[in-house]
Amino acid sequence: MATKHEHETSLELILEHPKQYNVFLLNDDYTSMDFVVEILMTVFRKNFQDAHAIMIAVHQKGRGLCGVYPYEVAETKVHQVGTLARENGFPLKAVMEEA
Ligand code: TYC
Repeated sequence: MATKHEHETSLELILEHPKQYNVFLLNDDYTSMDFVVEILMTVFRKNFQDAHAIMIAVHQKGRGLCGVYPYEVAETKVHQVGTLARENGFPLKAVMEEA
């Protein structure tokens, strides 16, 4: 039996499978744990428990996955983190890379 993808044109592949991007938060020594949890709940739509677990993982491991999104959504979230961090006097950073 033919696989589904065998009959898809490259345009269909682009439209149906847009590239996905991982967005990671980076640890630093100055951003408060409460602020990171707030960012995870507001920007990345996590509940408190998941936000707290991700924050602790970033704190211990240096970085942590916050979500996987199409390019423009990922880019917007990276910018929101940078803007909110700067407005609140924290150096918190997010980065994205192709999933
Ligand atoms: N390391 C920070 C502290 O001890 C907390 C922190 C966690 C900062 C995650 C950034 O992405 C981060 N206050």
